[in-house]
Amino acid sequence: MAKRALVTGITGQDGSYLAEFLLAKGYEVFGLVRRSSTVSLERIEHIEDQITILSGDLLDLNSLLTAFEQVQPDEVYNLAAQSFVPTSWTQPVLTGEATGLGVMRVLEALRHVSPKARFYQASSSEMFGKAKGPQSETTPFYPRSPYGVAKVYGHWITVNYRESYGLFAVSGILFNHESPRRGLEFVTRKVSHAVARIKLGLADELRLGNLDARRDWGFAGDYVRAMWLMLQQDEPRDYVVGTGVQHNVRDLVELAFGHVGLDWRSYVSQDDRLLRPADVEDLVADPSKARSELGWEPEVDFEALMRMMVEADLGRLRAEPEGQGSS
Ligand code: NAP
Ligand code: G4F
Repeated sequence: MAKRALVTGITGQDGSYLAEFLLAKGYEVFGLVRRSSTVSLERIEHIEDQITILSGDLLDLNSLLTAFEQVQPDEVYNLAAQSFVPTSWTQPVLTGEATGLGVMRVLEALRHVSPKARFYQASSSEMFGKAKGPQSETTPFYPRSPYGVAKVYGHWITVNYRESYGLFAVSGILFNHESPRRGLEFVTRKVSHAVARIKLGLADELRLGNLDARRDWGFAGDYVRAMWLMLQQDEPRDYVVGTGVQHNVRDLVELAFGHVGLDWRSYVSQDDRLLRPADVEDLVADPSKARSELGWEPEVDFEALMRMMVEADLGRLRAEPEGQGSS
């Protein structure tokens, strides 16, 4: 019989890649989607007819209990969250409720309805915050945003439920991963989209915040494979997932503009309004445990990732009717 996977956050970047991956593995895929006045299934519309969509929200335990009763999942991937770091300062309560306590609500539903199901929690390198890199599973957390603090709660409640109730619950501490499906507010996509618009004559400037921040950027399609691998192990363990290679925002901008033959200095300016109250300056993974125990390796490097994203945005904008490329 096909395994049944319940994915929260299926409409997000990672949810869409994970759903494709699980369908290719022969899973029956169920996705939890929250109610909204406009339907936002854009990232999964190409596979919508192969997925069962359930209505539910991480803020509402009842809806989670109902979803678990309906699905009786073998595997649960908790990807839903308020995931944009700057919003966590403007909406700290919501972020705490969804990104922090939401994890506990999913674990409660799992514990009561499907205690044998395997559980994956989408933890984040943002939890390391100020801790010096390379960061590994043993690096202490020092979060720098309400989002990072909420993720630390999600991480430890996952560990705690594993130890308290014997659940197969794991936390994947993933470093930044991107794709052409990344939200426009994140820096990689903001840059790839702006580069494409400038190249096509639809814009002539790009304002950014902290150009010195260093990140370990990988491709989302590679990272969903690591999530699945974590749930196929004999023992539930937590893993750091990243490429081990670091670049700063300036490198990213130079590469993206360079790909279309433009000099970034003519278009990019720094806007202090985009600086964060406290930023994370230095993230780079030590992914040796994921490599040795999961056999996981990224297949797309930073240069190929940014080329892919710029090309995708150029393709999308060229396909739009004239004048529509200015969003
Ligand atoms: P994303 O594109 O922002 O997707 C977030 C998903 O969560 C969306 O489907 C969203 O639904 C859903 N969601 C938000 N609040 C919800 C709620 N209250 N109830 C139910 N669903 C809710 O994020 P992503 O990049 O795919 O990331 C997936 C997960 O990995 C997140 O937990 C994120 O924090 C974590 N993470 C991401 C990265 C990264 O670099 N991408 C790195 C480490 C960890 P709507 O479509 O309705 O908004
Ligand atoms: O792309 P970002 O917004 O990603 P950030 O804050 O690292 O968070 C992402 O990765 C986390 C994993 O570490 C996830 F948990 C989280 O959900 C999310 O997916 O910003 C990256 C860096 C920051 O240092 C930021 O200050 O880019 C810098 N930056 C500079 N100018 C900018 C901009 N970021 C954004 N979003 N927009 C700018 O204009």
